[in-house]
Formats: sequence, C-alpha cells, structure tokens
Amino acid sequence: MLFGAPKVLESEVHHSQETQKGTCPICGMGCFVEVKIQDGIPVRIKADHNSPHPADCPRAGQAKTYHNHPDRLNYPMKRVGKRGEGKWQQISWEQALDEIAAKLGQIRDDHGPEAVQTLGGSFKGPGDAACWRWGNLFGTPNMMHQGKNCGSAEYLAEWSVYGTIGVVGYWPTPGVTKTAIFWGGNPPVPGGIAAEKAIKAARKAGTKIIVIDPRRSEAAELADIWLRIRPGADGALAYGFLNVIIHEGIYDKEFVEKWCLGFDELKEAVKDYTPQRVSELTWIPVEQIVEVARYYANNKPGNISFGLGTVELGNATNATVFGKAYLRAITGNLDLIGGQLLDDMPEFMQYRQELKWDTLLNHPLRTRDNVGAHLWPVAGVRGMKTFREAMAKLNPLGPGPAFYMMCTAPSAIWSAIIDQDPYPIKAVITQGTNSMVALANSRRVYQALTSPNLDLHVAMDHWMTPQAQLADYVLPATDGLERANLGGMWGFGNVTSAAMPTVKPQFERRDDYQLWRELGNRLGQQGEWPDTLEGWFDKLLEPSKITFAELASRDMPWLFPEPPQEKRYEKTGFATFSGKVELSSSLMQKLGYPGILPCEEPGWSPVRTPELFKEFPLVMTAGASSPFYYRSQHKQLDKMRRQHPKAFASIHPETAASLGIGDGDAVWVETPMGKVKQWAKLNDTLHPDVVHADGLWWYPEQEAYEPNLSGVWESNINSIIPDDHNFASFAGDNHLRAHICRITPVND
Ligand SMILES: Nc1nc2c(c(=O)[nH]1)N[C@H]1C(S)=C(S)[C@@H](COP(=O)(O)OP(=O)(O)OC[C@H]3O[C@@H](n4cnc5c(=O)[nH]c(N)nc54)[C@H](O)[C@@H]3O)O[C@H]1N2
Ligand SMILES: Nc1nc2c(c(=O)[nH]1)N[C@H]1C(S)=C(S)[C@@H](COP(=O)(O)OP(=O)(O)OC[C@H]3O[C@@H](n4cnc5c(=O)[nH]c(N)nc54)[C@H](O)[C@@H]3O)O[C@H]1N2
Ligand code: SF4
Ligand SMILES: [Mo]
Repeated sequence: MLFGAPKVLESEVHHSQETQKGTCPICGMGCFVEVKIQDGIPVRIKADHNSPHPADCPRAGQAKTYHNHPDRLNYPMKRVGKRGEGKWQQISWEQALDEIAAKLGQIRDDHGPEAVQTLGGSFKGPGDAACWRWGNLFGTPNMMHQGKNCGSAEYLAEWSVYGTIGVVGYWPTPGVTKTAIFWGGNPPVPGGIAAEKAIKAARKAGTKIIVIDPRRSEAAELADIWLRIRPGADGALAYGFLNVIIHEGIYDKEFVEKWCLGFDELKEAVKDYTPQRVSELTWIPVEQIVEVARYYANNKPGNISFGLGTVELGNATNATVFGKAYLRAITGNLDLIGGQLLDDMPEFMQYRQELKWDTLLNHPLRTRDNVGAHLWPVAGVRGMKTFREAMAKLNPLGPGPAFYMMCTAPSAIWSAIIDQDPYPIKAVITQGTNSMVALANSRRVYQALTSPNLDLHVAMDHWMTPQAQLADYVLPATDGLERANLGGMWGFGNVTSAAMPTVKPQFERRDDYQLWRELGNRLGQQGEWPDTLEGWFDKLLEPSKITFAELASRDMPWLFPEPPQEKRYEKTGFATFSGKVELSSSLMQKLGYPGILPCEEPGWSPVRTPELFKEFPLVMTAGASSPFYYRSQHKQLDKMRRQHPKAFASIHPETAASLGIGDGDAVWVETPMGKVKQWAKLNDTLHPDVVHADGLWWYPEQEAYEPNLSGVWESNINSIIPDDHNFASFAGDNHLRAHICRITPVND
C-alpha cells in the first residue's frame, strides 16, 4: 500500500502525553504552534500565542489533517511503466539513493556537472539551502527555485543601483515613516493578522499608506490612497513619478549631488513620461499620479515596498524595479530609519560561507555558465562574479541571498532539455515545486519533463502532484512537525527562529536535507555533510556561539540582529564599483546591458500589440495569493476547498453582463495561446477592462496520471501564459502577470 493513515503499533504505545513547541506543518512560513502529543501522535495543534509569530492564518487549523492526510506520500517509489502512466514499485531509500546517485555520476562523467538541473519551489524550509550547497559542491550552476519569479529581478536591480550587500528593508516604522508605498504586494495575505495590525498601527501613528495594485486588495482596503493601475503599466508609473519629482525639483538635491551618478541620463530617460501620458498608459488619473509623487518626495522618511506584482511583469518589470530603486535614491530615502534601510546579512549565521558559492565559482569540473546566462548574464556565474567585484570593498562574499544570481531562467531550462540549447540538461531533481502549474507555459514544461532527452527526473514532495506524476523516482518529504526548522527565508530574514521536530517522521518520510546529504556522500562530498539537519544548523549558527538545540529550547527561540544603524554609506560608500549610487549602472553595462534599461510594455498589451488587443480586449493579471492556499498547495484540504472551491476569474459586473456572464458561471479564459476554464466572480472594484484569473490550480480529487494529470489542463492559467524568451525580464524571470485575454461563457 502506498498511501495510508498513520498507525501506531500496539507494542510502541506507552500512553505518554506532553505538550511541545514546534512549527506548523502546513507551509514554509514555519509559524509557531504548541503540539499536544499523545503516544507519539499529535492530538492537538494550536497557535503558540507566546511566540512572536503564532500560527494563526486561515489554514492553520488544518495542521493535523495535513500531517495525517491519507494522500500524503509516504514511501520512495520508482517508476516501472512509462512516464506518467502511474505504475510504481515501492523501493527502499537506500535503493533509490544508490540508483539516483549512480545516474547523476554517469551524467556528470558523460555531459559535465552542468547537465544536472535542480528545481526548487517557494520557500519551504531547509531543502533549498541544502540543495544549493549540494549543487555548488557538485559543480552545477543550473539551480532554479521559485525565488526566481518572486523577487530576483527587484533584488538584482537594487544591487546594481545601490549595491546593498543584504536586502532592503521596507516595512514602515510607526511614528517615523511618513510615507509607505505598498507597490505590487499585499502583506495582509502573506503576513496575515500581524501584517494587517502593523499597517493599521503605522497609519494610526501618521504614516500615509499608499497601495498600487490593479485589485482592491486587502492592503488597498487599509490604505489612504489606492492607485488602481493597469496590470503591467508599473514601469510607466515609476517613470511618471520620477518625471514629476525631477521636473518639479523636489528630489533630494544634496544627496543626488553628493552620492548619485547618472542623474542627467535618468532625467533624459524619464522626460517623456509626463503625468498626462502616464495617466493614459496606466489608467490612473493625472491628479493621483502627481499627488503621490509629491507626497512621497516631500514627506520623508518614506519607503517603497518590494512587491511580487512588480517582478512578474516580464519586459515591463525592468523599468518598474529599476524605477523603484531610482525613486528611493533620488528622494534621499536610502539607508534611513523609517525609510529604506540597507541591511547586511545577520552576523549570527554564516549562511554565505556554508552555502559554498566559492566552490562553485572555482569548481574544477565546471566549465560553463548556467543555461540562461548567455541570454540574461546578470543571473549566472558571470553575474555573480561581477556583483562580487563591485561589492568587494564592503563584503568579498557579495550580496546576501547570492543564489539569485544562480537561479537559471526557467524558459532556458526547457530549451536545454528539449532542444539541447545551449547545451543538454539530462537530469532534473525537483524538491518542493510543482512546475507543471507554477511556471509559465505548462505545455512546454510538460514537453521537457516527458522528453526522451531527459534521463532522470526525481521529485520530492508531500503529494503526488502533476509534476511528481511525471517523475522517475518519487520521494516522500517530512513536514514541519516532523523536522527541525531554522527560520530565515533563504538568508533574507535578519531574524531567525528555531524549532525542534515535535513528532517522529511517519512512515518513511525524510527531511529534504537528507536527500542532498545522502547524494553528496555518494558523489564525492564525504566530510561535507553533518549527519543530521540539526547538526548542519549548528554549523550555520556557529558565529552566534549557540547550538540549534539551545536556541530551540529557549522560551523565545529567536535571534534578532543588532539594532539598525543608518547612513552607513557616509563612512563606507555604497557597495558599487564607484562607491556611489549608480542610477546608470556600470555593473549592468559590464554585463552587456544598457546602464538604464528602457521602459517597455509587457509582451502583449493594449499599447504594444493593439491589433491583438482588439481580439483579446481585456488585460489579465493572474495568481494573486489567496488566504486559503499557498500557491499550488492545499487543494487537498476540504475545509479550504469549501472557502475557495475552484479557480475563479474575477471580472467587473458590467463587463460580465455585456458578455452574458453571471456570477459563478463557468467561463473560458482565453489568451492567444489557448483557453482554460474558470468560474466568474463579479467584482465591481476592478477596472471594467481588467480581469484577475486565479493561478496555480490543479484538482487533486480528479483522475491522476496521463492524460488528465489531476486536472492540470483544466483551469491552470500558466498553460496559456507564454514563456517566450523575449517576454522575460532582464533577469530571465518568467512573465507571469499582465497579459491580455478574452472571456466567453462555457456553453456545454
Ligand atoms: N501565473 C502565475 N504564476 C505564478 C505566480 C503568479 O503569481 N502567477 N506566482 C509564482 C510564485 S511567487 C511562486 S513562489 C511559485 C510557486 O511555485 P511552487 O513552489 O512550485 O509551488 P508551491 O505550491 O509553493 O509548492 C510546490 C510543492 O511543494 C510541496 N511541498 C510543500 N512543503 C514541502 C516540503 O517541506 N518539502 C518538499 N519536498 N515539498 C514540499 C507542495 O506539496 C507542493 O506540491 O509560483 C509562481 N507562479
Ligand atoms: N496565504 C498565502 N500566503 C502566501 C502565499 C500564498 O499563496 N498564500 N504565497 C507566498 C509567496 S510564494 C509569495 S511570493 C508571497 C507573495 O506575497 P505578495 O507579494 O503580497 O504577492 P501577491 O498577493 O501574489 O501579489 C501582490 C499583489 O500584486 C497585485 N498585482 C497583480 N498584477 C499587478 C500589476 O501588474 N501591478 C501591480 N502593481 N500589482 C499587481 C495583485 O493584485 C496582488 O494584490 O506570499 C507568500 N505567502
Ligand atoms: S499554514 Fe503557513 S502561514 Fe498558516 S500558520 Fe501554518 S505555517 Fe503559518
Ligand atoms: Mo513566491
């Protein structure tokens, strides 16, 4: 039997009962819970309200159901039929690891280490970091994870312009921050009640809250000003703000003069983005554009958030993320408390060192850059080296979350498998990702994953996802209850938390770290891998002189960084080649890009492809987070499905009426690539020409395996979103939001 409810052998029962602190098993946020354990089994899991991050989102009550669900993967399995046929043989971990390692060794000998691609997902705990460590020791620069699509462009832009060696803080400080612009982010969903409270507190203490979003999001509900932007027009808006601020002379002249290079070029680049023109492009009234530009420039300190909605816009991402960086800089908001603090990596963890990026850069077997680097050199070995040179004076290890440079552009991965261009990728090891719904152009993902060119596909997950259904080996992962957890979000978090496992792994589930350790030990990396995940956490925590177990056993198992200091650049300069803020980036130029990227429309848009827009007359954005799911996950949880049962296409009631569509009707959402079925949800706060389609849907209750693959073709928006190389951002990120579509009723 492959799946089954947990059972305890009578002989093991010793009728013990205890309460332990741990992490919620449901998603990678790792919120704190208290677990009542009876006879080794969690009988009650509730939010730990004494912790700074209690598990209190709408999914939290499902922890036990998630942990015990009968459809969880519990044993390693090997494919015995054709790919996707659903014929498996249960095998031991030893056999699985021996066979996978042997195949990887063979591929390395025949095609070089670069022929192995790792694929990770959104943040899920320790697997990603262990994966990069493994890839670096193995010698492959082909590592991709979903951070590629949820941030890389914005961070790479910031590092190019002002060279922060960590990340940029953007949360308003109550009583200090005067202006907070949430641009393409909706914190009350990812951050839950705590984020909502923090926004309200800041507003109460006088921060003006401004939200830029095509939807009236939860954040927009809390705002003083909501700019209802046309999806994908964000670059034009950023250039419009810059135009007003420069034209009216309300930028920080002293800072610009002393610290910025390339101001005249910037002035030239934005000169045509007058409020009138920008209003036409963005569908935002002129007065609002001018009001927000003036408010932000005149009311310091102010901050502009990072935002997913601004990094998934393909070509339009470029001017958006650079534009946001220029705005922060020329208003003199950089490295101010309450403004935009330039954080270092926390000193209590040796994250950069432990990930072994240097080994990759100097690996004796690696002769090539990653498969996307010839198209997007910023994201690759060359990019990494260039950033490090630029930052060398401040930190020779380069930017904190260095993995962003090594995140292979997804569309290039599929070309490397299908067309063997620029060189063949022969193996993919996926862990914690469902690329079949998460990445653009699911048809091409499918073509690659079923290609005869691919010699090995391993998938490690909690569930038999459409991606796992196509794998050669499927491996069962532990969840947050069953494994140790050290917070810190890919090295971003400057706060970290620790929690011990609360129960033993059920069945044969293993933690993600063990996959990389076991493969590493079989592939010449002996001595590199502590035996246990806890042991590796000890190494990461060495600078703090505390062990993981000690940290986890504290009442408040958190480490906080030193209190922030501002304007450190006055002593050190900025971490760029010149030591200044480079509005025209010399780093980008060294990598073959223009110093200032042009402001472009998304690949398909009313402005760029007006003829096509006549046929597909609605602008579509897709995939905003739902409070009931985490991306593609949790569709197995009945209680969540009752709240949000299927994929919805939100549409203005007048537009729906003109198409003969009522609330709840099945509709075709159709782009120039094809159509999927979703269900109409009327929303009169949307612009009548804008649609929001739900993203990342598959239906675990539907028939698994070929040809249905659990309904992966039914509502999955990414199956009608292209991954054309020309549509990607300067970093090679997928273009996942801001397309065009038409909506028609489903008449069958
Ligand atoms: N059109 C469109 N597409 C998008 C987006 C969008 O906004 N619009 N958003 C993008 C974004 S931001 C992201 S991050 C991606 C998300 O893309 P993915 O990361 O691929 O999707 P997830 O649903 O987060 O998780 C994928 C799988 O991880 C498994 N998993 C969960 N926990 C663990 C664990 O501890 N170990 C292991 N081994 N597996 C685990 C889950 O069961 C799930 O099957 O999608 C992107 N795709
Ligand atoms: N409950 C829950 N929490 C989550 C997730 C989840 O799926 N569910 N996902 C996790 C992940 S992987 C991530 S990356 C974070 C993301 O968290 P956020 O950054 O908050 O991302 P989203 O809610 O996906 O998108 C933010 C906003 O972008 C808007 N948007 C869409 N298109 C555009 C556009 O063209 N321009 C502008 N300006 N805005 C646009 C959307 O309407 C949405 O309100 O959340 C994490 N937390
Ligand atoms: S489901 Fe995720 S966000 Fe919600 S409480 Fe659990 S870990 Fe936190
Ligand atoms: Mo994400």
